[in-house]
Amino acid sequence: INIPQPTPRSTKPEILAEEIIERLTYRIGKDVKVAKPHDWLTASILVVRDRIIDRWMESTRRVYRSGDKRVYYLSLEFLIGRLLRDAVSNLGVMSELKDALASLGVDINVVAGLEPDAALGNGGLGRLAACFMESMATVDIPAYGYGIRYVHGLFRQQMAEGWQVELPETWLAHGNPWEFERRESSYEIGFGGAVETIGGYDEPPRYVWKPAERVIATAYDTPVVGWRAQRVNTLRLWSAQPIDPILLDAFNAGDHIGALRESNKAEALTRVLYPADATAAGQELRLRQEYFFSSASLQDILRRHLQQYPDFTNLPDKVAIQLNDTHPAVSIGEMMRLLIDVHGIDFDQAWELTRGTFSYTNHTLLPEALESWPVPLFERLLPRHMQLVYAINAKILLEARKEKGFSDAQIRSISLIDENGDRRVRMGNLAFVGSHSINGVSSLHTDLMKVTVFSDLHTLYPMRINNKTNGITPRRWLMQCNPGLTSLIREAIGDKFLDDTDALQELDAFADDPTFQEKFADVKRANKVQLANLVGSRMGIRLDASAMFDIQIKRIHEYKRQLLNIIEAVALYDQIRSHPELEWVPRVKLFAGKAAPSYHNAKLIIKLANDVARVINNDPAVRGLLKVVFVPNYNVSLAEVMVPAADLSEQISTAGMEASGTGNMKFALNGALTIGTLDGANVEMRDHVGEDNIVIFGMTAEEVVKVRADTYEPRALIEQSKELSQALDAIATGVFSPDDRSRFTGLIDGIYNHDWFMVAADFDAYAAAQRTVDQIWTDPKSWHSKTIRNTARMGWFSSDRTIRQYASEIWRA
Ligand code: DL6
Repeated sequence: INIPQPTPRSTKPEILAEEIIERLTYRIGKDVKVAKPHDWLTASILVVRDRIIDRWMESTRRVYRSGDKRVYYLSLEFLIGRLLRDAVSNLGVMSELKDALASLGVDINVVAGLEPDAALGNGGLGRLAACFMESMATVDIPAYGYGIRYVHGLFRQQMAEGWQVELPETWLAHGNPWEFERRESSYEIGFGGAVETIGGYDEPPRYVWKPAERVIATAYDTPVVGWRAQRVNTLRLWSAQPIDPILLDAFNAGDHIGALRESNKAEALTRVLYPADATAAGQELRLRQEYFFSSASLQDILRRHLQQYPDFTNLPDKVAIQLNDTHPAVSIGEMMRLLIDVHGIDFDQAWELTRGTFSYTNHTLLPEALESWPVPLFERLLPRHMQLVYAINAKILLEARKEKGFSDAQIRSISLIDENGDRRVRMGNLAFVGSHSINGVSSLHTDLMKVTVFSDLHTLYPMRINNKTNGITPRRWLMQCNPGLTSLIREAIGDKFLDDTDALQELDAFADDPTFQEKFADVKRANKVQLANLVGSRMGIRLDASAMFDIQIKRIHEYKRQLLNIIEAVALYDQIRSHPELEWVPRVKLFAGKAAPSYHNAKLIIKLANDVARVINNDPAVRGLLKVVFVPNYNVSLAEVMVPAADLSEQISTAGMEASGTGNMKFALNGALTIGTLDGANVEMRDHVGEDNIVIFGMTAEEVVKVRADTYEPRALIEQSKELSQALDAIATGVFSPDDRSRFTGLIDGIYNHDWFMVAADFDAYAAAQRTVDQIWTDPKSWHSKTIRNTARMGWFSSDRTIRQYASEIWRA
């Protein structure tokens, strides 16, 4: 039969408008007269989605035809944010959609602003995964993202008298018009039970896992459109469903709750994103989530491979699987189980295929974030995988002892089983030995990996660790979030940078041009007004857009040192009051970020920021020269307003502790000056923008290690610094918390007594660096020239560059 192909949809505004009305009527079932703004949003997304589908199908067909290698990005987190603007702008139909909606009396900004953020991630790692998805489509790599379709993403943060309160986030409340449920792509996932051994007398034994529990993983697909829609890839998120939706016998016997118990248990698996950032959640549910999505993804990958090829001998040539941190590391065991137990491949060949296929990215060196699972838990939930972990361990340890002459201490450190205290399965070591490539996310982080957590594994496999410095997508983090700057750049250097961010370098020639500087400053000012309006309407606080907007937005963590920033604000407050005769630079210090709900000190830091803000903002002696604002409920959409509005970007982590950072890149690209330590990607940013165009302060990673190893005495240091000791005393004695004077005593005692994050050690350098920033600010020509140079020289930090490096050096795709 000659089946006609659908004709690609027109993007003319009048056709778009017609189709929006059509979707509203026939898909949503609403009369135009009673349609609510959300209905317009859904109808618009459905119309845009139709423009994506042809290219999506063509992208899939193309890889079947070409036999190209597919890349699979396994990540427990995708911090996507809103999709409408992204998809529409990558399709190149922004003005058409705007006109279409306008012709129907609908404002595109109102509609786009209603889209909920898909917050399926905690922070940097999840946002990186989202940037990578967009860049893989942009640089034309056939790729699939695999993750979990959480019903509740990262919690909504509210403030109750300055304290963080967590509320459930309900991004699916109005449905999700982007996704397609794929019931046909469902897999059974087992847990628990036992392993049966079959044969073994005159033939090699076979092992059959008989799980005690089973759930179904069902796929939901979202198209990911690359820049100029050259390719559309798939983000496939798994949702858990019960095998039996209801136990009818139990129900009929009157046990209405019991009849749904299994169903509720299955659905609980994918209900909530763990809100822990950089700390292992440690709960059984988390391990279940990790195995659930790993197993579903691998079954899907192997099924797709067998649709195209007769067997798995060419698996490493056709499939690359990237593990985004250790969360999907159980995939190594699952791949071995599937190849050996289900597809009958022998252990050694399965191991070769596995290692040839997997690669692993490490995102943190924080010891508490290196996942490990108690052996009894792992064994109870995944008995066959436990056997395989032991078998892999035996192979690796024998090789290390026999071929490399490893000592007992080295063997202990590379073992997949941690025997210090309770026995635990080390997921980092499993990911390392099961991968052909292990990468860090900035040059410094990669160097540190080699000499810290993975030093012995690096000795065993010296060629495996490599660096892939993170990047950000310039589409979302310049073109969409900062249309004013994008137009100005186009006016100055043309359109080349839209396809190749290296071309931003041409802006260097304009850095000292007074007319350009003025226009650059106008754009920044307009962005600041937009942020001031947001803060005004959400918080009732008035901000003066001519003040310096000094911004620190990221997860709240002691190593990121929001505390250092707040203490400096208190010291500055003292100075402004003591020296009213001096010319202080007006500043607004803005903070935003979420704390893990169980992280006591992080929550206390949020409360401190709010307490300090209340006192400073209401003190007439400050004369409006300093304001402190903690903007609640930080998410991708809020970042899209805050990043373009920043004059100063705070990247002040304790050196050696921030793996890379990506917020640092977003700010600099949008023309902010960075004040930062030599940590993570700040080091490479300094190399790119030039040391005159960034304000670096504080100890280096090496110095931090040395100072910690020597007898570091923060108390003595604090006593020598008048500014610091006064600020600390004010906080500790309740100047900012008159309702509970000892609220922050413990927090400040921590700095006096051990100060693991080196707040005291870096304080004076930080305060001095802030005064350098003030000086630059008072010379607008110099300020603009530096910030323009930042925009001009940040092109290298595009995630397109990062993905090209992964593709050529790791995936060979
Ligand atoms: O690589 C992305 C991002 C880095 O930029 C941050 O420096 C790092 O802290 C972050 N790590 C995480 C949590 N890590 N774990 N597990 O988000 O990754």
